[in-house]
Amino acid sequence: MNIKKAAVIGIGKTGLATAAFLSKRGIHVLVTDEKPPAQWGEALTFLKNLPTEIAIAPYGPEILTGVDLVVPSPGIYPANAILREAVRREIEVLSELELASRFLKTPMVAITGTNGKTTTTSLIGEILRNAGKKVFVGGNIGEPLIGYTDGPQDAEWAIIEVSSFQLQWAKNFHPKIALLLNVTPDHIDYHGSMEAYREMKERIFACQTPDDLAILSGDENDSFSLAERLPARAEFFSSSRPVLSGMFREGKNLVHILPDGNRDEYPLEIMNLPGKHNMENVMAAIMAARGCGCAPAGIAAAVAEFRGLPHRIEFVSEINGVRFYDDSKGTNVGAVLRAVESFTEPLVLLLGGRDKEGDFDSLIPAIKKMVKETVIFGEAREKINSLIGKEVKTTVCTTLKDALQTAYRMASPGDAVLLSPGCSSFDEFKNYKDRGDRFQEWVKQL
Ligand code: UMA
Repeated sequence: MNIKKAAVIGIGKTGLATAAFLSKRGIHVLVTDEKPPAQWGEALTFLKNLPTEIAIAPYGPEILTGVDLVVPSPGIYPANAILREAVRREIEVLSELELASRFLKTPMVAITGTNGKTTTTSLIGEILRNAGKKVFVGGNIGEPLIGYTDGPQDAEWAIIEVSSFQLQWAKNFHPKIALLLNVTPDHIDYHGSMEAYREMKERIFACQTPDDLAILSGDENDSFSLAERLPARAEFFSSSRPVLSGMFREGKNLVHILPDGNRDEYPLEIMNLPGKHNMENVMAAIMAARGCGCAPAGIAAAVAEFRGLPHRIEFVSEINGVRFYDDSKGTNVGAVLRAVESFTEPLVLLLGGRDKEGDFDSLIPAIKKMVKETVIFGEAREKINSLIGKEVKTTVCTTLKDALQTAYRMASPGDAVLLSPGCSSFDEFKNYKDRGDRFQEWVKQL
């Protein structure tokens, strides 16, 4: 890579790991952030300790003078003035994921999709570890890939959760096994349209070859036409119908039809996670693990051990016969739908936060069927209420804490109170984890 001077935008996890990577390769690095340096805290110390001097630049297109490469953090919108100007001047803009993958020597499994990415990524990691394989599990789930690329690269497989933001500036990104779990509306404010969002997600397959494996949902019609256009061999998973190549449910088993026509079978009862969306995640993970060379018996044992992740329809507590669930990670409408459909008991649903242009009206049929009370809160409360309030009964509160207390008053023994907000958390909280932690704390105080 013939880069002399690079601009890194954003000093979160991605920006710092990228600055370190570039600095170690002797590249002159400029760093900027919309926050003034006085608020950078420990990031300043981190940057100061890097092998080359890092320049802190003003947050604007003037950072681009003499720069050959721009690496924006995933959270920076493509419409950002610096990025627009970089594109206009034909300066190369690459995501950290793209840059890292150009230096990656370890074969990669990459997982994207609107929902289920983190669960599936973690489960693939667990299955491979259980099979005695050394793995790096990272990407959108936590540790940026570039940090791994910067080290000894001693894993057998890199299992990488990939967001649409990271694919936005990807060009040659090439996973050996790529998974697209599902695509429902999300991050439309960022990408500009549903079509643009879908296009980013599909980029995960773009540089694969016939030696690679593409894993897609057999429950989404778009998958089949997409698979026809892909260079890689495609397998499908479906929770609703048999597929010719891939996995589906047959009675009390999950069946995997392999490329040679043979079949593996896994008893459904090994799954500890609720809902058909989790069945899809488990099937996708099993197919990827088989692609990595794991044997069915070990896969089944690892799936049976896996208990799921925090803030994803996580059971919190039972108080006076009312069970409380934290699905703070449910930050889009598709996730709310999946969560609601996982329950059989009457639900009190907590919906709200900061809107991401979610199509809340698409929830109306499921709310009518499954939900007895809908409590709406946060910055998006009026908007959500205007979209669903004429069709279903709603109660509007200001904050999540008020909404929780209201939900508790409304609930009867045998009901479940579910926080599945369908919005981001940034109006009231640092992130979805903070929102989930506070929710759990407040439930325990009820
Ligand atoms: N910033 C700007 N200008 C902007 C926006 C942000 O300067 O217009 C600055 C902020 O002031 C901050 C920094 O950029 O200092 C933050 O960058 P970032 O938001 O990209 O966050 P990182 O810490 O780099 O974390 C990112 C991912 N965050 C996002 O995509 C928003 C993390 O995913 C990921 O774990 C991490 O890289 C490591 O790969 C989080 C996420 O919410 C969990 N992801 C979205 C999701 O899952 O839906 C995509």
